[in-house]
Amino acid sequence: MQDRFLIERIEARILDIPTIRPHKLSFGSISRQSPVIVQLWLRNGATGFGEAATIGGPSWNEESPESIHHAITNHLAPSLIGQDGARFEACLSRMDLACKGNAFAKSAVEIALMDAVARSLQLPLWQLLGGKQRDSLPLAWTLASGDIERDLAEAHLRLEQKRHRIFKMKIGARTPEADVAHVSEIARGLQGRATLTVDVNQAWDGATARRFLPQLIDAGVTLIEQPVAGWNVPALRELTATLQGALVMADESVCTPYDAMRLAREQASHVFSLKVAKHGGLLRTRKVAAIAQAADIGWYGGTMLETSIGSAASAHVFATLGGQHYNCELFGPQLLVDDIVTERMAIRDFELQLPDGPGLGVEIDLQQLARFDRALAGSQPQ
Ligand code: MUC
Ligand code: MG
Repeated sequence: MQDRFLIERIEARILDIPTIRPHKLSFGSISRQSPVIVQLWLRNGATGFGEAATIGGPSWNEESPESIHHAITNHLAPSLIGQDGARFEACLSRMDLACKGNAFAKSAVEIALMDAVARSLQLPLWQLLGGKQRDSLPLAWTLASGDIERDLAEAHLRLEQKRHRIFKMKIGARTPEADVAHVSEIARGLQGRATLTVDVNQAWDGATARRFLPQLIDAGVTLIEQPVAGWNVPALRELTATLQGALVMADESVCTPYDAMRLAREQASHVFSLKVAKHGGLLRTRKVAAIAQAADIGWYGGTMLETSIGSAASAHVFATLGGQHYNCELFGPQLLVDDIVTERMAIRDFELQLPDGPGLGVEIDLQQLARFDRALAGSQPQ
């Protein structure tokens, strides 16, 4: 056993960070994010940080900040204390034995572990994940204020600032007719200056999707994310086979490698939205990406609206991936009123720049961590 990387201590805390504006999705509106931040100490003195964020408590899937915090504190951390932290896959297996599922919680611990080991070795995290294949990724922004004027003003500002020219619209909360009208007006307002995508977040049934998606494509949408329920793979497959002029992307339908295999076997999407949290960590994200590549399915770098800690972790693994990619949306930090790192990853010429320092390449600001810590502020779950 390499004593050098022995895991000594793991702690988790829930933060509450307001968003710069309400963010409206098919299942509700959020005005704050509550990421769980993990800190992990190795015997050699190195520490690493990890994160798992959910959207709207347990509204996006089963895990919530409170359940993630509980799983880490009571089950995952005890299973790893005293173990060799450099044996990443063995650590993942131990976590699987201690706790079924709970992919978000496991991902936060795995990120902190890999960050700590990478910092001990003075290597950027991407080096432990196979080496980077790119230095930057085109970065999308989500228009989800619910108000057309505000969405258009946001989009124009971001185009002028050369920060974003890919815009995702969150639909599915209103009638499909109202969504088509909203998307068409945004498309007219941007006059071909941007790439437009939509995320329905599972809100439609197959018949609604068959009827209204062609209208969104006519309006200029080129990528359609999770139009139907996560379980509704038959409808996803049919849409993938029949829709002309846009690609179908799976998000909630593709979490585990077994989900990925099923979608690949059935050719039930053109693109997978990869998210480190739902896949259960960085190494498991690479496994899902490998299945996509082998099945001629592209990938997109998804987000759960993490701070710069989780966003940097995602950027590191996305930068290592080959295959056909359709941009990323690691804009979480920009949606939050403030961050917990001393300096954010740079955005230049519409692309997110991958940091090159040791570990995650972003440095935690301990004062900011304390400022947003729920336990210190005494605020309540959403
Ligand atoms: C999702 O389902 O993709 C990501 C970006 C955003 O605006 O919401 C999320 C969740
Ligand atoms: Mg989505």
